[in-house]
Amino acid sequence: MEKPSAADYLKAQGVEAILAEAVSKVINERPANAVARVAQILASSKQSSAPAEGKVEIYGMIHSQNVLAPVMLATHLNVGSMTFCNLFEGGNKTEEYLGMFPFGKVPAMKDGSLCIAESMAIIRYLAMKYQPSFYPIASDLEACARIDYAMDAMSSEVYPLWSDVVYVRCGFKPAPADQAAACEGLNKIIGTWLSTFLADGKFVCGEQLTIADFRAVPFLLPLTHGAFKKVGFEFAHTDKVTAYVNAFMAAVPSAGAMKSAGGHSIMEFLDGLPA
Ligand SMILES: N[C@@H](CCC(=O)N[C@@H](CS)C(=O)NCC(=O)O)C(=O)O
Repeated sequence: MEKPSAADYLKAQGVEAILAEAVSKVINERPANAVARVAQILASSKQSSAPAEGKVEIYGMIHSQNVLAPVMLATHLNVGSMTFCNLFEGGNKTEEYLGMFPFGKVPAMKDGSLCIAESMAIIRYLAMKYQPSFYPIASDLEACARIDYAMDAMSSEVYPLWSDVVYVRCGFKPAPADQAAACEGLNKIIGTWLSTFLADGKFVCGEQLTIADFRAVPFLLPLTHGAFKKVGFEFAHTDKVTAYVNAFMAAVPSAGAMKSAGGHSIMEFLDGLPA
């Protein structure tokens, strides 16, 4: 069966044809060795005190915000790495993939015989198994409550407005009826998230890095990119978010994959969007 092109995939999602073609061009023009380069970058950023041999497979594409948290975490803990699953070529809809992950989405994780999907289920599992301080279920329920609160608020409060700005600009989603209201609403809700979870700490749980930071940073960093001016979005929290991202990147070397991954990182993807 012939594989659908990225442009066809995007058009089927309701994206305007001209934008779908442009985004498809950005994706297709990446250097042929880009996937190997992503693997190389991730491999070189593993933290040194490895608790286990790399064996967990995270299926995904590195520019996806949902995929980034589990990939960065598995890499940081040196317990696994990303297995490339090309959504634009239907890699998530093959019989083999659906046999392991029936919802047909990325990220998804295989650890031995355990196959699960959903980014937050994956990072909770990885932390509980390999780095309990990142989700201390056995020792600090209040910290876990705060971590879950921060992650759920990012998904249910921030994400709908975030996707109305970010995904629209990337060509993954048609524009909402009122784009200006979405832009204003996004700045407001990010302000609430930051004042609730980062008012007086470096990370969501103060000095302690947790899975909440792995989840939040990939959604916040792209907002500092100038590409969203095209849909009328001027980010009002650049300084605060930049300080948070920098602290996270200093603690987690694998987070470099958000900025540089052989042309596939989220920031490089935004650089390549048509003006
Ligand atoms: N709630 C899921 C969302 C997963 C999701 O929407 N993944 C997208 C990519 S970011 C996907 O696989 N889309 C392909 C499709 O829907 O066919 C999570 O947090 O993992």
